[in-house]
Amino acid sequence: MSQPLNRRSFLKITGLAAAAASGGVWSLGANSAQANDVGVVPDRVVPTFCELCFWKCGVLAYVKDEKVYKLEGNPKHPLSNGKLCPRGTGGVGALYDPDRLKHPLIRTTVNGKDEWRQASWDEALTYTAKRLNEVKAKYGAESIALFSHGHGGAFFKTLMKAMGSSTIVAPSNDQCRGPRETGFELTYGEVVGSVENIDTPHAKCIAFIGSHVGENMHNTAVQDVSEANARGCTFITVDPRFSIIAGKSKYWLPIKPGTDTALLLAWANVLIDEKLYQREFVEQNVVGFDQFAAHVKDKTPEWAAIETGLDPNVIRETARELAKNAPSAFVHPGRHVVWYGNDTQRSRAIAIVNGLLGNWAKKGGFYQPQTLNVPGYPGAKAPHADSYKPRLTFPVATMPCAYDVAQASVKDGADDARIHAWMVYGCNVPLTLPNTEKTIEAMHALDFVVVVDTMPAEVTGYADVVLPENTYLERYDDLESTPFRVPYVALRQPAVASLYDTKPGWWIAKSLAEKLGLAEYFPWKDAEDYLAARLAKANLSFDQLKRDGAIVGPAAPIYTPGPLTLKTPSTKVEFFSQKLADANLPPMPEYEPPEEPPTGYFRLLFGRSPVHTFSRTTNNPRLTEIVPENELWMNTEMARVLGLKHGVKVMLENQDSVKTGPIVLKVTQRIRQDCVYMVHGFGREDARLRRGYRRGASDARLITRIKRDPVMGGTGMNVNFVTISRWKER
Ligand SMILES: Nc1nc2c(c(=O)[nH]1)N[C@H]1C(S)=C(S)[C@@H](COP(=O)(O)OP(=O)(O)OC[C@H]3O[C@@H](n4cnc5c(=O)[nH]c(N)nc54)[C@H](O)[C@@H]3O)O[C@H]1N2
Ligand SMILES: Nc1nc2c(c(=O)[nH]1)N[C@H]1C(S)=C(S)[C@@H](COP(=O)(O)OP(=O)(O)OC[C@H]3O[C@@H](n4cnc5c(=O)[nH]c(N)nc54)[C@H](O)[C@@H]3O)O[C@H]1N2
Ligand code: SF4
Ligand SMILES: [Mo]
Repeated sequence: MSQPLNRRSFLKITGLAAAAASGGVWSLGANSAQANDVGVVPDRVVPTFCELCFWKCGVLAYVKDEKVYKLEGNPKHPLSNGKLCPRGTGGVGALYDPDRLKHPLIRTTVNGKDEWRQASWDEALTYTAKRLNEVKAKYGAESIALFSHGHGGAFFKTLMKAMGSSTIVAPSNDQCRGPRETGFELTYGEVVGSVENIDTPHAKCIAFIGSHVGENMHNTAVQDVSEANARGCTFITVDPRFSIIAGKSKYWLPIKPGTDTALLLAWANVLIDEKLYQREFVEQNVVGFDQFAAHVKDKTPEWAAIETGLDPNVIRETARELAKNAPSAFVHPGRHVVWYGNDTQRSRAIAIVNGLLGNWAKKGGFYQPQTLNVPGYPGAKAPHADSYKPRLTFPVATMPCAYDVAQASVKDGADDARIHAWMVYGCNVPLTLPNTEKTIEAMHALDFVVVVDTMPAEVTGYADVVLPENTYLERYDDLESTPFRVPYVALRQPAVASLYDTKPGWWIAKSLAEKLGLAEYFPWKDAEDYLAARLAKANLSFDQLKRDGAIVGPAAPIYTPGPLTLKTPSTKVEFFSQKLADANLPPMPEYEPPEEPPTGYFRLLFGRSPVHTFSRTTNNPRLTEIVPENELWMNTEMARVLGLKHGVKVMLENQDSVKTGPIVLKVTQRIRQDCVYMVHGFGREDARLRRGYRRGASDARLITRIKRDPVMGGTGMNVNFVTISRWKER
């Protein structure tokens, strides 16, 4: 077999350039970049759903002369209610980005130098199938991994399982919400899910632990919070930074980073000590209450005050505020929770405080989501479930970790567990996994990498084959029926024909399956045939779905009065988890103090911009027009001490001497003194991304340390420390 080509030679660029500043937004649907359509009469308006993030809002695409000129929220889609978030309106920018991938590419070596060669689809797919079959024959199917994020990944998961591999990973697990789902599953037997099953519009009090809604712009979630706000809901925001939602809150608790579990245990202490918890709910539904009450007996607000830096009276008052409004009150479960390593336990603490508020399956608490079930394609062969051997390295994990799969791809790993090939669908792994340099090392060590993407994202620079998918506005995709307050099914359909030589994911997966001799898993003719057959089985009209974009099913009750029967081993809410005890893990959440930043260092924190989604939008012509780069937040007093002025360019250097910058400094009172903050997704390193290239800085580069979650393997990333100095042009 041929030697793996040197992927490092393709792109290796450091150093960055800069300008301008970003601001917070608390509005939906407004986008100056598309305000010029006054008087334009569309030829057609096509309903579909968005892929600018993973929320999947219903979109109406306005088309004139075969060009999409405007996107609006679909009023018939339950997730958008006629509105889009600012990123969603930028879908036109994703479609017409001149930097898009336009043709299949194959890596070749000319005179010892790596180059891309434009290839036909037939050649690219034949070559990919040959290389995958070689790896499978030599090392087994399980040595081929799929990294997948986004709706189109479903077809590639089927393809992987059909090949016989269960090595399927997602950054939405161990780099995102895995610990939350594990924590809630251990406590309630159910995950929170995406869309989160929180009944925000009916809540009277909500506590946000970091969740920076309004910057974190999940459309329905923001609409719900706006509605709750209008109804007079009390917000409590716990964040080292004065976030947008902190600005809407009655209480802002500027907590010392990494100490939230202490606060949560103290809230539990107050609720129990002052008998403010929902007694009937707890008596009917909870196991382990007495053990837990004993566990938090000494976790007083005064104890927590020392850990968190918060006023004990405020801790007491906020606990009472939650209790006063219970059960229509909740502690928000968060979403991106891989912070400090003890994240499943913090999520358990959140779940348990919610248990004390008695809000599971209750109005204004956590609702019981509804799903509209649509059967699969009739007669399609089910992939090899019997060969399914997920690599579960952590005691309570339900899926393998992307980080472990990347590590198992490095040459010196244990050989029988070694990963030899990657298929990457919609994941920009070098920016998504912690420690960019390690991820690059893993990609170099692989025998074969195939990437399906829409953009020349960094990950494509390390691929052997790049397969250009068309954007969501040019393709059909699988049906969408996320569990939600109402059951629904939604359709993604093309608004315009494919641009360039790009193809939809379903076609790529099906064609690759045919080349691999696995056609029986994709027995349908095309996407329309596939969708029509599935919908017919569910007695739903394809024509109606094409016209309306979404069909909402009959509503079922989403609250459950009286005693609950849950899917936990005890069928109850588990304050004490026997499953954790059996795995030699703390059965009740314990507080672990975070490591202090060394003298002269700040803790590096990161989050979202309202107009960007990770790296997927940081080259988008419309969205970079609004926010072209990220900035570094630093407390005013610390900037004074360091002699750094607002607006100057600075360099960051972490505890492992990794440097990045320049990034523009934002000097503000809105952040604690012990941390700095930036938005993730900037500092692009591939020169083919002409707008994003060297704009702002990459947090991923600085995350060279992680703290693993001992329960499910999440990669806690808020454990890196940086020094900040004036940027010197070289
Ligand atoms: N340092 C750091 N790391 C993080 C985070 C962080 O805040 N900081 N956040 C974490 C979280 S919460 C998450 S969920 C993950 C997200 O991780 P990813 O999903 O990997 O994030 P993106 O940067 O959006 O990468 C998406 C890739 O998909 C491509 N893409 C966009 N649309 C399509 C499409 O229609 N088809 C195909 N085939 N490709 C498409 C984009 O061009 C891009 O290359 O990252 C995690 N990692
Ligand atoms: N516009 C936009 N919206 C998005 C996304 C996007 O890319 N763009 N991505 C979506 C995805 S996949 C996800 S997972 C979510 C992520 O969004 P969230 O779940 O809200 O992510 P977090 O990491 O919790 O939020 C970062 C906030 O936590 C604070 N923080 C940091 N450390 C601590 C701490 O120790 N304690 C406390 N209490 N707070 C802390 C930071 O100051 C910051 O305000 O956003 C979603 N929404
Ligand atoms: S939240 Fe915004 S970016 Fe995400 S799917 Fe909805 S409109 Fe698109
Ligand atoms: Mo995420």
